Amino acid sequence: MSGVSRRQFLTWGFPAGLGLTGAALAATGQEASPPIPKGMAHPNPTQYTGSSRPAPTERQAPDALNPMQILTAFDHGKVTRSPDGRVQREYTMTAFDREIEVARGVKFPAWTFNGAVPGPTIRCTEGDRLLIHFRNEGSMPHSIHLHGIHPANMDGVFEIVPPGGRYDYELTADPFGLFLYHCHVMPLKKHIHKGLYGTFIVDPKTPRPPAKELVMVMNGFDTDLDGENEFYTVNGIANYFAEHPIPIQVGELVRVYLVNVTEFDLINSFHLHGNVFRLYRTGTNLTTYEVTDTVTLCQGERCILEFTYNLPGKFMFHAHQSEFAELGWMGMFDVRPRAVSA
Ligand SMILES: [Cu+2]
Repeated sequence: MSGVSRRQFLTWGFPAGLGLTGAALAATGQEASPPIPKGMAHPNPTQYTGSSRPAPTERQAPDALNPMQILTAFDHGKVTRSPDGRVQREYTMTAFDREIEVARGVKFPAWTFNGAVPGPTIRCTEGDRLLIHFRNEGSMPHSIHLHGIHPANMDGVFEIVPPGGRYDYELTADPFGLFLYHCHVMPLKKHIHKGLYGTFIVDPKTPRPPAKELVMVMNGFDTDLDGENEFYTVNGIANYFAEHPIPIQVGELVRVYLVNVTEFDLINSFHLHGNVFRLYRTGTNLTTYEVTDTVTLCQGERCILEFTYNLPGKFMFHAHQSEFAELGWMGMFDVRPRAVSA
């Protein structure tokens, strides 16, 4: 997309313009690597290893999940008992570089957790002991910074993991709510927009009511490296849910875990057509909510939405910034009548 601003791209029409320009849009930019900041050596060398071997810039890995699969791909970890009798969950997170598709025919040289953007949805219950084994097989230093309560050396800010290195994060899931994780290496904006982030759900000990649960991560991709996004998506591919409406049923309770990890733009938003939703900000309170049809989130903010459709049909959801919607942040729910048994 070199030499073409997103404003120009908008005037071509999207997605109609894609068919004409897809091949030309493939991002080719390679950026210079930032050094590890001085004074940020890891304080606990027993958990931390570096390596002088060159890290792979690309590696063989399973195909990335598509945005529909990401909606419901919860990683509950490997479950055992901790020494003090609590539920213990172990996760493996590997950072590596990978070219991903961000719109039809458009590639982006991403930095990924486990090969996908967004990375896996980590799910657990309040009070669980979490062990996250982080391996950096990428070309740059990285870390995992989780939101929520945890010790300082589990915060992923000073414990920067070089290519070939690893770090084990150990924490108690606290409090319950909807959080996120992301790399916290400087320059932060770059390490986030390249793709190193994902959703972190801590369920309350008494579970929320049964529902069709969907994770939606709002993000953007700066494919020509000009400091603004050329595409906006939910779960990584522009317009995916416009082309693949999400099936739901009349009368079904739907719960959306909505996370905003859009860089460059200060806010993003979610607007639901033909309905209203209960809005639980950050999901840390089960009883306090507002009822609305649009929510605006700053970078890093999250909320849980609950709604039920009583009428069948196709209903749109999209960013209420119309520019974002035209650049890919638009989708549909396909509300189907309930199956009637004979
Ligand atoms: Cu990073």
